[in-house]
Amino acid sequence: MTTRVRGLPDLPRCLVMGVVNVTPDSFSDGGAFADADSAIKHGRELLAAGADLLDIGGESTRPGAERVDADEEWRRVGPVIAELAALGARVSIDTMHAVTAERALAAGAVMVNDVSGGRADPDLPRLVASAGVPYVVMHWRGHSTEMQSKASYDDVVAEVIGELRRSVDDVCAAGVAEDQIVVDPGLGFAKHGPHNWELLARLPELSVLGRPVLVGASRKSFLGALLDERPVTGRDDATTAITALAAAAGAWGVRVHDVRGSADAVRVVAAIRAVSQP
Ligand code: PMM
Repeated sequence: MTTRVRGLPDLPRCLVMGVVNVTPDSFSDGGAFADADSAIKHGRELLAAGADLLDIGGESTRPGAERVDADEEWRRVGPVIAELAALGARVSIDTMHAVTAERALAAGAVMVNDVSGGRADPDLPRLVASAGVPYVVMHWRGHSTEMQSKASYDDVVAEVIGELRRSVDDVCAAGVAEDQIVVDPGLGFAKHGPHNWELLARLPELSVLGRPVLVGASRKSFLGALLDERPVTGRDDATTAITALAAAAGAWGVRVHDVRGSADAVRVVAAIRAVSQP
């Protein structure tokens, strides 16, 4: 799969994006890092554990979550972004609000992660176009309150590819350049368990989009279901297994909560690659 993204290092391995959710209600770590100091401390730990990027968000996107307005979102993430960027971290802002992305870029963020792929706020692709920064365009069918009712597919992989292609075309029509774009199948977003497994099994098919692929499986419910409803904090080994398989399948990056295992896994895959495809 393609690896080059404007403004980001072109590493000979899959990148690891560590998640910093500054929210009281994210499903995976809700509340654990809701204040700025503990979120900053957590970000520093993820960097020490080998994160290449930190994805900082202030709005939970778990199924059923209520929206957060841009001012509250910024109150949560602003100090965390400023501090971690000042420490030298490559910061991605996880937001669907153009105004939050604009404030985040001004505070030192270098990348925008938009789970709506440009569909929630039409000003966001325009902002990304003028800023010229990397842009994650995720597959999305609607906000958290309604998305699981839209999890219906005949061929999930073909439909996700088709809908992602339309999102990429739309953000490009808004001025975003192709080399800014990373695509993401949006595991767990308007998807039931079998949809997620099929997307992972057929990940290389996403390369027809001609853009690098980011995979966000970390601690998601389909892993809990696989592991006899194991709670979120017991899903990190399964997440690491997915990192290894996704990296071997050519993923450009993985978005994970527990960085250590994934940082090791992507290096294992790269070492094997280096001798099998010198
Ligand atoms: N998943 C979540 C939030 N943001 N962004 C991208 N690009 N891909 C994802 O799969 C994704 C995301 C939900 O997980 P969280 O609440 O644990 O952060």
